[in-house]
Amino acid sequence: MSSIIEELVNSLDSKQAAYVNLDLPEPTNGEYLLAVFHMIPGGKLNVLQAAAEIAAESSTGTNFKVNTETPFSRTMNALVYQLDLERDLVWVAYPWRLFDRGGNVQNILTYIVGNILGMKEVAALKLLDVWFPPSMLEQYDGPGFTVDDMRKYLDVYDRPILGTIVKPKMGLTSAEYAEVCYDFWVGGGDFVKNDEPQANQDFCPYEKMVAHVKEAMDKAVKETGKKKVHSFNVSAPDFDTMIERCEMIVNAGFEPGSYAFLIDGITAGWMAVQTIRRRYPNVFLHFHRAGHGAFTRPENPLGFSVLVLSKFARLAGASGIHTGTAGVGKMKGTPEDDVVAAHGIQYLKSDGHFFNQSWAKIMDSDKDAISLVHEDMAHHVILEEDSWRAMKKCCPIVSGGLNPVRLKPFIDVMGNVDFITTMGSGVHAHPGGTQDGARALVQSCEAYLKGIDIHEYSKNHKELAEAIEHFPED
Ligand code: CAP
Ligand code: MG
Ligand code: MG
Ligand code: MG
Repeated sequence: MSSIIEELVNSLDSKQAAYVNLDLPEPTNGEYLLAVFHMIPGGKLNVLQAAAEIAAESSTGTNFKVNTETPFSRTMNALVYQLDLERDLVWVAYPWRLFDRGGNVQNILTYIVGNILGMKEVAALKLLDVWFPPSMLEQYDGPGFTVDDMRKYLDVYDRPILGTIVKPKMGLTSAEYAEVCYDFWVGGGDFVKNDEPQANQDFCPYEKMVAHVKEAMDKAVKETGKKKVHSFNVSAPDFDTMIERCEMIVNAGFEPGSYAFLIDGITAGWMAVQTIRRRYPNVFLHFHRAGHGAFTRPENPLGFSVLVLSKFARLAGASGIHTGTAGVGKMKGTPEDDVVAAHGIQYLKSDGHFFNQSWAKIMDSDKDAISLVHEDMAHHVILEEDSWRAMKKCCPIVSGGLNPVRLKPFIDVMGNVDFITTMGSGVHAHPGGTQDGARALVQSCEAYLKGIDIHEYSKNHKELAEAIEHFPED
């Protein structure tokens, strides 16, 4: 241990010392949720004292040692187990038995990005990455209906699912709203979503919006011969109303697979996300993250990263979450943040900023468990679907200022096409209107798949040429 570290350890009072173990033998032994914070002390405490106070307040402790502690309560103490003094980083191990049993994301976040974000002892505290042990993955739902199920329904493979958000964001009547859906679908688009504030506004009553969308979808499916999907915002003032909205959609005659439920996960909350996941396991759960910027923007010293938000969305069971346009669109975000977040939720194994997260529910090293299951699968095939093996994938949903001209630049940064893109202005601002906007998007995707530059391809695709003309190529 370096002399600086030794000095820091010796500066701890007895309470703080109970929340530090820089020699923790095996943090990834399965007993802990691991977290890494960017932390700068904000008061008179040094970095290790402040880190210990954070570990205390975000697990079992408070600002003084209390007489009511027990030997068992002390085993639930979170532990500072690693420091990086150059980069102001602190690693904390949380005994996962601290958390509500049966899988509760809201409860975890109340600990690790709860009170501690408000503590005087820190000037900066940002949760940059988390690591879940297989023992925790077992307890959490993870995604039910995935983008692979949506692809099967749409018969769309090996390209992004092409979507839009109806614009103007608000103010259309239900009939006008449905007309825009129809136009996008007959223009060749796959997927339409409500915008994040869509609810039961008097000029667009929820039930009427649902009914009109159904008509528009039936018409578009008939005319195009292609399946279509609509993502309905079911966020609501209370859970009963949320479920009522879901039931309106379920009972409106939509084919299973043709609708998704959108939740404003930050403002409606994690309970809403997990309720929908558990009530409707066979419906695509679309996590919109309006408000996340308060926690994730890089210039904000307090909060959590886009990667952390995305990982918790997968754990909670979101089928897809907005992960940002990696600086290509209108929102703040960098390739490092947005693409790492996207990859972090798509794959079975993903490298985060600090942790390599396997989403397998069985440790690879557990060879006998794995071989037993393979044996079983050989003879009994009782495990048709593979969720026993790992938490299913969560799909990056990419919007924020994208347009047909920016599709390829985004794909180049993303490195794959396994995502849903939803372009609002990028479609509805097209000089030829929504149908042409959809056509331009389809043509831009065709050009990408054929490896043809869009300028070349636009020579005999008018709508794409107009999009190139209209949307700046910054
Ligand atoms: C996009 C959008 C999305 C945000 C979400 C909007 O519209 O509908 O909600 O982009 O951002 O309301 O702005 P445009 P993110 O396509 O017209 O920009 O995906 O980063 O969470
Ligand atoms: Mg308290
Ligand atoms: Mg029309
Ligand atoms: Mg929106």
